Amino acid sequence: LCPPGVLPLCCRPPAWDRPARPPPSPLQPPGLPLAPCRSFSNNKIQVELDESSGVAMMKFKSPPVNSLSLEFLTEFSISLEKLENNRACRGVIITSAVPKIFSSGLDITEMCGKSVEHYTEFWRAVQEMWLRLYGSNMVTVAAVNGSSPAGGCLISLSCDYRIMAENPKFSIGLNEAQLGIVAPFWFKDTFVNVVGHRIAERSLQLGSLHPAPEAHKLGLVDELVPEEKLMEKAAAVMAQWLALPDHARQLTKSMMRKAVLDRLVAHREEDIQNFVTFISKESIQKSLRMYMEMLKKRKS
Ligand code: CO8
Repeated sequence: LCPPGVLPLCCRPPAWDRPARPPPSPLQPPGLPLAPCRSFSNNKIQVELDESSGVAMMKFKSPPVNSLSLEFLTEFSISLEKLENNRACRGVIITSAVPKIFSSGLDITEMCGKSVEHYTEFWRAVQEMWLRLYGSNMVTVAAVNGSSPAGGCLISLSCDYRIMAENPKFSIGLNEAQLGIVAPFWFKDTFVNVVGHRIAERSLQLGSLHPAPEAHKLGLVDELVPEEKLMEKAAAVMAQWLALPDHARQLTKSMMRKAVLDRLVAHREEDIQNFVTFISKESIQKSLRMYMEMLKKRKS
């Protein structure tokens, strides 16, 4: 049985609590045939692991906008867990198979007109996804090939490195305030850790979505590259990060992120309670309904 506060998928100790993996054996004889490329795909995410390089490619494939539904989040956490537990995998590149969209963030329909039980389950899945990604021992590179608001931005921010397609039509940011909702403390902490307090404070209060060039100036993404070069660049960055011994990099990553991870772990149930209370308010439900209507009107 899993302890309370932990999804059933997560019966192993989470990555951030585990000792660093030992580096690959230097005794591997040269000239052995290359390990095969393993792939597993579920409804919303496709993963391909190249065992020779130790790099997995994770592609979001949930059209129209890769919104983070309960099903998506669960598949995401399971995929991360599978890779984390596979000793052949040392790094993962996260990108989208949907043109022009990285991820539209949390699925708003999961937060509208549902039961308290549903909101509880949904928020636990959001937390689980972040704990796994932010606390991953693997090198994580986001290849942001489209718009990436709110939860989509959180996924990017949780990676070790962010490369974005150089297209001013693609924007990224934590725009929760524009929806009349508030980014929780661990979204904020993750943001602050990337861009610093002042930029995060202004951007969060205004709910800004930054076009790619501005996001780069603010340090919200590390690099901009032409869209057609994005995957090539992501692979090059990954190779650079994997050139270091895993144990040193992993322990350093853990040292940098542990306080923020621990804070959510310590307040997980309280955070769920806060979310459920907040999202259940009629005024918040009204804001979300209006926002969804605005999206539909903008389309027509
Ligand atoms: N959730 C659910 N449905 C969505 C979402 C979403 N996040 N985003 C878009 N959709 C739907 C649209 O309503 C539309 O539906 P339909 O086809 O039925 O009309 C369909 O997806 C396609 O959308 P668009 O026509 O708008 O597609 P575009 O390609 O023109 O634009 C964008 C794509 C840029 C992603 C645009 O859809 C957009 O801006 N979406 C809203 C993104 C957003 O604001 N997300 C914030 C979600 S909240 C969050 O992630 C964090 C919450 C933290 C919790 C706070 C505690 C209370």
